[in-house]
This record gives sequence, structure tokens and C-alpha cells, in this order.
Amino acid sequence: MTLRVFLALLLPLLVGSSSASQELFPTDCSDIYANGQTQSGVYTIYPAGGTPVQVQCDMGCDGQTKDGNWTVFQRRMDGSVNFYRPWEQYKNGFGNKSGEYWLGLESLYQLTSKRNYELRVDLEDFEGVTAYAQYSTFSVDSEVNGYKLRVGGFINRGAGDSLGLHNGQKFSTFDKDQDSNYINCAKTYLGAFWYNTCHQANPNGIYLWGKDGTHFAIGNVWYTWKGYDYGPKSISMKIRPVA
Ligand SMILES: [Ca+2]
Repeated sequence: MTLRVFLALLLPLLVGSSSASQELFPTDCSDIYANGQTQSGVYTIYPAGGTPVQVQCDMGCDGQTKDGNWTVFQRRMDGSVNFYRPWEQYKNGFGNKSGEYWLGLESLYQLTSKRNYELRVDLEDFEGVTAYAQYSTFSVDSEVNGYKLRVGGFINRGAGDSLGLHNGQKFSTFDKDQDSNYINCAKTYLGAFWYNTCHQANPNGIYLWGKDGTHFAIGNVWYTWKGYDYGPKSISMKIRPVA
């Protein structure tokens, strides 16, 4: 057999197995969408290749629009899950994938080191009013670099830019203070985030059930939308690959 004939036989097998691998081991929700599953819901992805992780895929309006493919890494919607948790939990993820959860910093690092992603933050208040913020670039550094946030290219969709302040910050939990303030921002604002000196966004803060200014800025707030005293009914952070 000549080399040319050998390659001609081998190539279709290689191409076939690569596409089969994407079907069997989808990296994120965009792979799942590409495989023909266009309904929003909980799916299994493989951010690091071998280890399966369950995640909520936001495919748009239940598959009715093409504006789907979003891999949800943070979601609050009913106050059912306690988000005041230590570093290991934010590293590995916690919560209920069909409800409130945090996907995990390690998965975020694995995903965003493989592909280029954009970020969307969806908000809804207790009167049914919605707004969102979009960022054309989003990535998270490795644990060695403190899972530092890289976010840019803000596009205003009504919610304002509450994340810009957090660009370039390491992630902090109450037991791992990597913020830029002499105080412990996670302990002070009862959350866990890429705190700066501290925050304009505290999506992992206390589920506040609307407006409550009793304790300053401890809620799941998005400052540029409703100020420091308002915790939205729902907030979700989601990413999808860009070309
Ligand atoms: Ca500090």
C-alpha cells in the first residue's frame, strides 16, 4: 500500500472520529446546540475533556430563536440556595443545576482557556421588568493566578456596566481574601466575587427579595441597574463562544 492510499483510507476515519468526539464529549452548550439539541435545560458538558459536569443551557426562547448556545455559569432565581460559601465550593461548583447554582471557577478557567467567549448577564426585577448587560470578551485565569477575571467590550442592554470595576481582579471568598481593599470584601458584603475595593456587582450576595437597604450592598445587586439596595428576582451569567 502506498502512503497516498493509506492516508486516503485513514483521513475519513480521523474526521469522523473528531466529530463523534464533539457529539459524545461536548465542551459547552454551543456543541450541544450544534448537535441538534435546541431546548433549554440541563445537559452534561466536558469543560476539561474527561470530567463530566452538569450545566444549564440557555438555548434562547426554548429553541424558538437562534440566539441560543449560552452556557450558564451562575444563576439566582428564588433564594433557595445559600451562596455564602468557602473557596473550595466556588472552585468546584455547588447548587442545583435546574435551579440556583455556581458552575465553578475551575470549569470556567478550562472553558475560557480553550475558546474565546462573550458574556451576557440577564436580570429581572420583581415586577417582571428585564434588562441585560453584554461583554464581547470574557475569560478567567488559572487558579495559580487567582482565577483572575478578564472582561471587556461592554454593550449596554439596559442594565449598565457593573462589571467593568471588576476587570483584572482575582476571585475572593470569605476564607480567601484576594481583593484590593484592606477589609475582607466577601465577609463585609456576604458574597464571593472578583471583588475590587469592593463592588458594583455582587451577584453571589444575599438573595434580597427586592428593595432592602437595612445592610449596605450585601444583596445580589447590580448597582448600575437598581442601585445597592435592590436584589433582582433573577440574575444569571452565561457565556458562549465567539468566532
Ligand atoms: Ca482585602
